[in-house]
Amino acid sequence: MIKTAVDTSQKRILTLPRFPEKLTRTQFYPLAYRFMYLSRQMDEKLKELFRKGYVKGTVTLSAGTEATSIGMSFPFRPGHDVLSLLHRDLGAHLVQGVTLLSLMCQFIANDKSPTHGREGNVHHGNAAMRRLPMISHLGDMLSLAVGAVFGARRNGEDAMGLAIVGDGGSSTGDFHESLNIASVRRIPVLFLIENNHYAYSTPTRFQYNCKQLSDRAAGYGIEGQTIDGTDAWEVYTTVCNALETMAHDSMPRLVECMTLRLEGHAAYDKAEYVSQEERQQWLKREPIMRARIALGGCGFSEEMIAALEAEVVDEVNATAREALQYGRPSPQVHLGPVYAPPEERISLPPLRFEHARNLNAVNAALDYIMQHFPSACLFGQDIGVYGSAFKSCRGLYEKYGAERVMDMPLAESATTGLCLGASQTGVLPIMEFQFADFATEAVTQLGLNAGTWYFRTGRPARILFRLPCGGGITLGAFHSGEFDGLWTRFPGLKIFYPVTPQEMFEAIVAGFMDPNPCLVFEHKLLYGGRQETIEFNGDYTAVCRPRKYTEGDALTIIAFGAMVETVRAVVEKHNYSVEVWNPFILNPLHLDALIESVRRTGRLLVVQESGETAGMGDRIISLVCRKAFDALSSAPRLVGAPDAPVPFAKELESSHIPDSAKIDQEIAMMMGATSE
Ligand SMILES: Cc1ncc(C[n+]2csc(CCOP(=O)(O)OP(=O)(O)O)c2C)c(N)n1
Ligand SMILES: [Mg+2]
Repeated sequence: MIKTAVDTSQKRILTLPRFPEKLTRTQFYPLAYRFMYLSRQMDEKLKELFRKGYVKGTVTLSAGTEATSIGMSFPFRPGHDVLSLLHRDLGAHLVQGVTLLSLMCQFIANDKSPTHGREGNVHHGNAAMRRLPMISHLGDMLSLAVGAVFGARRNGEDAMGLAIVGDGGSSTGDFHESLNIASVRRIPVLFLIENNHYAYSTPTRFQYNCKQLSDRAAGYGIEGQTIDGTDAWEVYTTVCNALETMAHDSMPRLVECMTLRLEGHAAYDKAEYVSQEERQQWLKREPIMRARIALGGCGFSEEMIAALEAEVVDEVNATAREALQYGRPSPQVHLGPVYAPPEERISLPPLRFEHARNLNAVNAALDYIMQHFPSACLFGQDIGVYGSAFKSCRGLYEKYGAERVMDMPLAESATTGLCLGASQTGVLPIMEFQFADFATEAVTQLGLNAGTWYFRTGRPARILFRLPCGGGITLGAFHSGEFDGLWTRFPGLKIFYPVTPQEMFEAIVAGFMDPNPCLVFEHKLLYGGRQETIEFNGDYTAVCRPRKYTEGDALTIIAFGAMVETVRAVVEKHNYSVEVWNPFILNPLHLDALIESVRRTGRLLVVQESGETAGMGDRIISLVCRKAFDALSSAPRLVGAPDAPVPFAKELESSHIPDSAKIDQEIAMMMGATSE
């Protein structure tokens, strides 16, 4: 048998010439063809395994995309540049050094799967190697590549990025947000559109109305071009040239590759919506056939090519046989934790700050962090010269400069994604949402991307998000939200809700030091509230505990945010014998101390500012009933806002948010309730 001498062992792949070196056409094609053929054979095997039931879920195939996928990924330096690949980029993973066996195990979801079976099929990557693991939400990976390149370059590296999106994904808001940010901030990411004429069954005429998608580049002030994505050499050389210019001008670029999807959307889709004529046209541009002809032009005889193909088929068959021998994942071994464990505690300097209100506490905490952690960067709207909408960042821009205090466009989703990406390459991001309400723009990035990061990748996502929240200052329905029930629904997010200046300082420092994505709710009404001296002894772990403000034995009151202050005022005024508590961390909830309190008092009242349905009150009452029902002498009660938008006019808002009179009435009623 003829030995083809095309070595694509992992060791060889990782040492292939990459940017700025270039392969010649005759060096390129033997390698490219082998990878393309391997990708296609893997597709065939996946279809077979899907039919036989060994592979489950959405099996998206790469057939038709091989020239694009392999051509585009060749120049990028594994572990150095940042790649965000998509569901038809099997070939690109191979070119970046992922073994066929690991891919096979990922699809079969066995006990050797690189994601331990926690994620399926195309949802894999290696964040440590800067191949960012894909999530389903199309468009939402682009900003992570932008952030990771930003982070690496901030550390002095010359990393560049490759971020893939389909014709369908190019319609998402995150596509726009990400290209815009990359351009404004000069972050060299090559955005590459794999335009295969369809998004699932939707043809491109219903997707966009410009002539070609690369026309959009002009709108971002960057260069764009459309090329033949079925010609591997054209893709390769275009990407090499783009990288060369990006290395000089640091600007992102947009390349649209006109490619093909030779199968249905996924293994279960017969693509009957594609006409025979269209399919016939496609087959004339079939990329493997074209690469095969090009390989012949590089001196490979028919016999040599056939031998190479036979080797590939053998490799795929042998790998599938091996992967099928492995066991299934077990919940005990393979279902890892959702939260990253605490890192080794470092000693932080103590701080004392007199006459502090909450706004000063936020500012002091940010200043403290920026001073002691040179990798910390602030991101947000109007946080620079203006010092942020509530002035919590006042003076930080002047002190730490535009490179660390960054005004961002109105792009909450991509800014969040950027923070997540940057957290993987050495930045310690702190992001301010101008109002907590606008964080709903970033639900996917926060709840599904950042929140699941540790579970999926085994790597921390250390990011602090600040959310000025709550009503009481007549800002109406869209600037007064608390959304405790929304964010606590996402496992993997840690949520702090401090009340006093001391707690505010502690929450921001503790949230910043935590290896998980942390949200700090900052109630706007409290910014100018109670004044006290902050004393921080440097122990940011001890602060993560529920807070008790008053002693008493007749009733336990659990409250959040501004409601804590209202409750405390009522209790102090009437000298009620009650324990007032704030859980401090809303997610994950640690209720032991509070349940102990309920056991002592036998009664529970929860006071919340947000609407009654699906707020923290319901959750806490449910847990107390389940864990300490026997200790309750009367039914727990909840005081909350009605399930309605927060109204604007002062009189309406005041009647919406629970006030002292209402709280007093509830306390008095519960205190009077007789034990059964
Ligand atoms: C935001 C979002 N909406 C819907 C889907 C469901 N979905 C998965 S793939 C797909 C089509 C994607 O088309 P395109 O971006 O062109 O990529 P292609 O599959 O053609 O490579 C859709 C609608 C999704 N994954 N993400
Ligand atoms: Mg498409």
